[in-house]
Amino acid sequence: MLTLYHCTNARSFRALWALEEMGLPYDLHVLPFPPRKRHENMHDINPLGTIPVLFDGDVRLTESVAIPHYLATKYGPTDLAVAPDEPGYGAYLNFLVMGEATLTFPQTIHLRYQVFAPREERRPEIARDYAEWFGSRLRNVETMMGASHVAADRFTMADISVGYAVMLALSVGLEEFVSERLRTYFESLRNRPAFQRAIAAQGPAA
Ligand SMILES: N[C@@H](CCC(=O)N[C@@H](CS)C(=O)NCC(=O)O)C(=O)O
Repeated sequence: MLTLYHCTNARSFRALWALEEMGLPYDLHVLPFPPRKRHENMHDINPLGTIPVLFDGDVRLTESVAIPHYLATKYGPTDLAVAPDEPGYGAYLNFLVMGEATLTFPQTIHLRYQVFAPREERRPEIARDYAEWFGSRLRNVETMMGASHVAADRFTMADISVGYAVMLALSVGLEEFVSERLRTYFESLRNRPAFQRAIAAQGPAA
């Protein structure tokens, strides 16, 4: 059985969306944020104290872009992953990692200093710096994407990775950095039935 620990609209949404795209049965635990402080025994579930956490029997995954690829390659075959012998393989892997390591990383430092830190520890100038850094990275990522999807000319798990970074930008005050083209791209992702099922599965916004 697959079990996912998730917080509403957090990075673990990538894993939830991937489960829905794959049509796999799963148990979902929606935790209060931040789980490290608000969910008892969180460090037993994941020593890092973070979500997502996916258990597949004894196997534990804690990275939001590893989980979609794991599901596609373990429970495929599916076009949601790109195989090593396909021309788009390199771009697929690159965008899969880029969504988290290049885009969501500066977004979360921005959020930390703008929103999550106790009021007296917030640093608006650092928050702004990371927001602009995110913006310039997003502009450059956009120049590398394919016309309709990030890689392989079809929807893949790499779109879940990058699409989530766009979704986060649009919901946490970073929308000024999202171009019209990326808004249209995200709209096409948001209209996917699996995206809508994932939104419904996580319940009302926290
Ligand atoms: N690189 C990891 C980062 C995981 C992570 O930092 N998750 C955040 C949620 S968006 C979290 O659990 N934050 C709570 C905390 O650090 O206390 C991933 O992509 O899953």
